[in-house]
Amino acid sequence: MNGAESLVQTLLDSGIDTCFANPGTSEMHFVAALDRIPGMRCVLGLFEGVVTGAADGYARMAGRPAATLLHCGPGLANGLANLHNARRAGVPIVNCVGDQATYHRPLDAPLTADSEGWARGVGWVRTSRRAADVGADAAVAVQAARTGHGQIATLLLPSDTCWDEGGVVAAPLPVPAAGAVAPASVQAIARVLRSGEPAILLLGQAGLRATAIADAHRIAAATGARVSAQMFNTRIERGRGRFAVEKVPYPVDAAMAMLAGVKHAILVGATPPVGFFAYPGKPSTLQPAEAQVHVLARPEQDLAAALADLADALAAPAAKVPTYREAAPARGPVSAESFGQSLAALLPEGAIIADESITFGRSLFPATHGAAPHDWLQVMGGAIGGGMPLATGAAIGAPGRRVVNLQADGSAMYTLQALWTQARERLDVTTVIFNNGKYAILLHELANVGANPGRTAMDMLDIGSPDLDFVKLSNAMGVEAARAENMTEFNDLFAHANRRPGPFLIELMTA
Ligand SMILES: Cc1ncc(C[n+]2csc(CCOP(=O)(O)OP(=O)(O)O)c2C)c(N)n1
Repeated sequence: MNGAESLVQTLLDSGIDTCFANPGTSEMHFVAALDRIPGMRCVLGLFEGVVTGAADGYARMAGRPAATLLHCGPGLANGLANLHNARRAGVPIVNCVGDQATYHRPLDAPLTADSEGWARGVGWVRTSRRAADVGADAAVAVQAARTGHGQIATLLLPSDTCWDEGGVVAAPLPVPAAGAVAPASVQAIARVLRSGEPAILLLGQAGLRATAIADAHRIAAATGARVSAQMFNTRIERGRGRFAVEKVPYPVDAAMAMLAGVKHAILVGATPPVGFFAYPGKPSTLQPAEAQVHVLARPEQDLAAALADLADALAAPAAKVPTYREAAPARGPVSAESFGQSLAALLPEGAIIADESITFGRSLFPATHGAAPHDWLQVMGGAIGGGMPLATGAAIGAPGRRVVNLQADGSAMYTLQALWTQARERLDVTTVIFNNGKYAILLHELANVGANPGRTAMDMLDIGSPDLDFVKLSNAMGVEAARAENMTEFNDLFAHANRRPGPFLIELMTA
């Protein structure tokens, strides 16, 4: 057995059976090993940002890591922005990155780079030294990826460690369970809430699964505290039959208005609320200066248990799930409001929303509290180009569920190749492109930072010259597509897309 074979078998034994890949010469032995060792689903992405973003989406839905296969430092570097997003999402990923052979590296051939340095910025790193170590290194990498709420683990594999004989398969290593929150911490938060002072529970990570949200609402009903998700979230279970949570809004003024008057911000897997950016003359922290920030549970702790324990400590009775008014799809011109209405009415049961809708999508989350039960996934690290890969990986991580990718046009152009993977793998993804022909959010940001734009600045925010034709772009990658200019057209296309198997793209003209 060579090192590459020991790698594939160790990954399989450790529960990794999906690999998003974009290989090169140094990964050829890994690729060849896939034919000799059955069981690994290998999914080709035509750019490394698709590979890493898909691994993020997969992990969010499957609840376990995928592997990625990336080519040398530069292949890893191409995938870094979405690894950054995945790190923020707190998901596990095991990157297998081929590299120069150990004896070739000192010769400084063209693809030689600081691969370890690039990987270190997103998490755990190790370089295998010889074939006999590869299996053991892979088992440790999987353990590292699955420790805490999940992290990015990168294993660098000089090509001779893969082709040399002497590979040894390693047994899976234990993964520590999520830590429990100490009873004293629960009691301390219960005392804060019993004071009756204005409080808000800020939920993140696993605190946004339906049962955890329900317990947060028990606490809210018993104490008068409010409940909200943080600004960006890995996965929120929501929709009809479940409790709704609002989210801290992106615009600083709106976020500060939402948190105005709060005396206690209680973090449950959330990070303290800060502005996405600093703006001249505005504070960086979003809660009032006099508010106290408390931590009930850190993201890697058992958040559902912490909320249940807190609700019990407060003797909070079960809260009643609200009923939502069923909406009919909207007709007439396209607007964020009409789109939200149609989405709420037509979203298929069990759908997974991959949200990179940026400006057009601001109101879509509140508009869909009462849609059929679904999961809502956001791009977590602010690096655009996450949405389409996220949708692709989510479809593989949760087969049988429809993925709806709400996608702004400028961000789509970063990783549009994801469509080709969706067509090749026949994934059930409906992509809705919001074509406004602009970097609209940056127009707002120009005003926010007080910059004085001239012609050149405005040109940098215009992507409508020449116009992008997403129907043609989509067709060229094997995904059927159609354009909608009004809500009736959208409604028909959306219902059609969600009924048929495989991917479909709707280009919605929003400006
Ligand atoms: C990797 C990365 N590059 C650049 C940016 C800066 N950026 C933020 S939003 C944006 C434009 C988004 O445009 P679009 O996706 O069309 O959404 P819209 O603003 O029109 O709603 C850019 C370039 C970023 N956030 N991340």
